[in-house]
Formats: sequence, structure tokens, C-alpha cells
Amino acid sequence: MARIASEEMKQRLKVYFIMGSVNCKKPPLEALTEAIDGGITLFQFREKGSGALVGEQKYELAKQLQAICQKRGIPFIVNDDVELALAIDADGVHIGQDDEDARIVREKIGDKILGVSAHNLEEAQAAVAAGADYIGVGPIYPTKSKADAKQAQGPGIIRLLRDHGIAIPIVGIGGITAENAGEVMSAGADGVSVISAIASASSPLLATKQLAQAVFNNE
Ligand code: 3NM
Repeated sequence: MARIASEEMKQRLKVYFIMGSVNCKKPPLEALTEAIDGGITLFQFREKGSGALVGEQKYELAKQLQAICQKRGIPFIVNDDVELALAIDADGVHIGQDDEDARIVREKIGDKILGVSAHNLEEAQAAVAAGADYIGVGPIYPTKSKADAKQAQGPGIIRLLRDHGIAIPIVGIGGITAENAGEVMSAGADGVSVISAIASASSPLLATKQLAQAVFNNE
């Protein structure tokens, strides 16, 4: 298997849904199925925060969510758990700045997709050098989904990275909704990643459709 091509990565990032059991209003398998029906292009299993599953239960939920993704042709990314990603042969791994070093993760996962969170130009350049396939940039807007999130930076951070030569696929993260997704895309992002806009919606299906429409209207 070869590394994912940059163009394909950009298409996959358009509507990127991130979720763990603590984020969902509906049962996780139901929320994911609705999100896929609504048009997500990529999925990340992020089992974090107070009350998150661990051990065997985390593994079982990962397997069940992965099976849904596989059936529907949606790549399955694991947040910050390289061992789990390798154990279930996930399509990729996403890591933050406080997680394992990106170069070491790249060595461990071979050609699987590697996403890295970056909050400024220095982190973005380091992620590129370490072999990231995409960077997640945020928080763009205030978020309630990450306890230790930094201060919101606005979409201008994405424009700044583009103006300083960061050419790899970028996905915005943090407080993104159907209402503000357009300005994230206009700032130079290839896509948007969300937790609550889909997971906390009473209808993940409808919420995803609205988000996808905002993204594809502003490509
Ligand atoms: N990472 P919501 S913000 C997981 O800034 C995550 O790196 C962030 O959730 C970062 O769409 C964030 O509900 C939470 O705001 C995103």
C-alpha cells in the first residue's frame, strides 16, 4: 500500500466526523450510521474525556464502528492510540502535540494515514517534516468538546499557514457548524472536522447534510 495521495486526502477531509461514546446523544453506532447517510467523508474514533471507555470495551466499540465504516467505504482513523489502530488494522491515526512524536508514529504505522494537530506555523512545519498526510488546525472557534483546548484563533490561522507555504491538506477543527463552515473553507481549508455539530444534534443525519452543503458550496 502506498501513502494516500494529497488530492485524495483533500477530498476525504471535506466532512470529517470525530466521535467517541461520550460525545453522542444517540447510541454511537446509530449516530455514525446517520452521519454516513448524511454524507461524511472520513471518520475518527476519539474515545476521550470523562467516562470514556477503556480496554476491552474501547476495543469492541472501535471494531463495531470500523465495521460500519468498512461497509460504507469511509476510512476509519483512530485518535491517539497507535496500538489500537495497528491491532484492528485501521486506515490511519490522528495525534495531538501532547501525544507520541509524529516521526515515531509514522515509523510504526507505515503508509497508513497520519493526521497531526497543529496550532501554529512552527507546529505545522514540524508536522509536514515528520510525514503527516494532513494537519488539523484549531481551535477555529470556541469548543466545549475538548477540556484542554487552546484559545480560539478564528479562520485567519488557516490563511496564515497557507500564506507561509503550508501546502499539505488542512482540516479546520473546533466549534465548526453549518453556519461558519463556509468561512473556514474560504480561509484555505480543504475540509472541516466536527464533533458536536453532528454528535450532539437531535438528527445527526440532517445536521450532516447541512454541514456538507455548507462545505461543498464554499469549495
Ligand atoms: N481538537 P467540536 S478542538 C478534538 O483545537 C478537538 O486541536 C481541537 O469539537 C484542537 O466540533 C477539538 O465539538 C474539539 O467543537 C472539536
